[in-house]
Amino acid sequence: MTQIATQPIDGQKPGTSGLRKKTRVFMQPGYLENFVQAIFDGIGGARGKTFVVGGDGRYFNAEAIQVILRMAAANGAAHVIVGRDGLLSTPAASHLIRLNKTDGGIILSASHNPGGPDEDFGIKFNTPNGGPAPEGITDAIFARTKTIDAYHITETQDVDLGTIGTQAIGDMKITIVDPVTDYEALMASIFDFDAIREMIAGGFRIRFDAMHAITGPYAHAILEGTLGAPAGTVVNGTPSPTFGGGHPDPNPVWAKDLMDVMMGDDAPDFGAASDGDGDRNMIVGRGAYVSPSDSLAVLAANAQHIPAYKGGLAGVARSMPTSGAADRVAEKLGLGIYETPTGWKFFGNLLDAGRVTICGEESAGTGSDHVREKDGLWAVLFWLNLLAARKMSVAEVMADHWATYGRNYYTRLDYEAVPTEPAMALIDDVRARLATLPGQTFAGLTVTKADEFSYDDPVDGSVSHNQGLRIWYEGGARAVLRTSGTGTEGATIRCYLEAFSDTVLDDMHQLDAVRAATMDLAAFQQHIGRTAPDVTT
Ligand code: VG1
Ligand code: CO
Repeated sequence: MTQIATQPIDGQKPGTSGLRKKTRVFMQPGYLENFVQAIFDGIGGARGKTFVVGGDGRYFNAEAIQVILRMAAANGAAHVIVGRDGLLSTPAASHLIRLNKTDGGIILSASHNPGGPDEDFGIKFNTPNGGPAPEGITDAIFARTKTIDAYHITETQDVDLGTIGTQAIGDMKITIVDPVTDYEALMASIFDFDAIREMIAGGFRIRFDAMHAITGPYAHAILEGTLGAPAGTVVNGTPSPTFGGGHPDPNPVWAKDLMDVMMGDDAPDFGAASDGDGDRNMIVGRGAYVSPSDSLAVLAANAQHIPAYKGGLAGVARSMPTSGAADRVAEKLGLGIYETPTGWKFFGNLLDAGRVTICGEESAGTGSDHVREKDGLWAVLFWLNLLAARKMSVAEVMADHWATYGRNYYTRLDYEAVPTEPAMALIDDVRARLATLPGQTFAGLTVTKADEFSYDDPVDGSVSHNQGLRIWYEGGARAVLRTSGTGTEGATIRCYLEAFSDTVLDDMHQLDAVRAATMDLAAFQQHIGRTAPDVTT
């Protein structure tokens, strides 16, 4: 074991999901090592502990895992469970942490951000419940990055990540596991695989786009293997270190190929995509895109069709910017509904306390109490199971849902890589005017209420401030403004728009008024020189 003297790093506070930086930053001598040591120190040491380690296969994944293993050994860890070839989807890693009752896990991913030497890399610590570390722990890790003076590492040859079985570094045991097996068993315990298999055997056609990322092996095994979908159902199914040069973010912009197929002649019955690390999902029927906020509401409304949830849901949680579609379902079904800040870690306490069963975010994340991360393939299987049970198309399910609950029109506008100063000025300026906004009219729409979201965790009493600016308008429309915690370049401003109607069920122009009002209210043109976003989802 070697102790290497080091300097504090420009660690930056881990954001919504761990630390994300340009890959070359992580590759600087000692940088990754410093952050990993800060994790071990921040959680009170690694001695005698067991961890799960894996990542989404992006550039630098395997090299980083070798470093983490040598450092875990030098820090006295007892056992590390690693996905073969260093691969684990985020939900599969969460499951392995729980299944093996480990002391947590280290997940390597920058999720939906592109990968490669000039793109992004990330690292995240998950706690023994399988979920992203809460702020108390990320704060301790961050504090340690600023005082760190040494890290511990064992000098040894590389571990063979490609062979299932047991190895060791010194006294530390290493188990290489198949990344899919335990996850697939979990899915089989939740869903009616027979019903889905039967639907597929009856000619139901699926296209799953793994976007060259981690869900490829999972989807090949489950959809094409176990569930009997024909070869070719899964496209872009081999994980690539650069995600095929693409942007593994499952939305209509970055998964345009899939959208084109699903909107074209001869579209399959069901299309889906997942992101870099497998925790996000996009659902699209033949000619029918399902917004993530609506997807959460549909899953909640149809839970009785799924074996694992047919006893009823404890409650539903959504992130604050997510639309209120799920609230309407919860209200009708008499379920508890919780509104949390953006980021999956805020669902952890509610899930652990048994207050909610299903959670979701507008950013294409849905999941349940089966793990403590959002879960892309889980959402896909949930949809397949409900379609098999209801014998309806995606478009029919959506039309039926809106007819029952009304429709929460929704869109998100992203302004990426905005220079930090004007971006913050835009936000600060709205924040400063919040109290004076009610009663004022912008582009013809009058503000009724405005505030800044703070979350009081009902389980542990912790408070999280500054979680987004909210503006409500006459007629019930809402806008939310916040800056991203996952970008790696300048600032990303997210503007979330929502308008409800229970009579007009098919007209995206319902959002025009709230969009114009919000552009005017927040002075997008004056602050950042534009109103047109980089990405609209
Ligand atoms: C984004 C999404 C948020 C999600 C987070 C991590 O965060 O908006 O809903 O939880 O990414 O998702 P932000 O701070 O950039 O808005 V993942 O799939 O990147 O782990
Ligand atoms: Co992700």
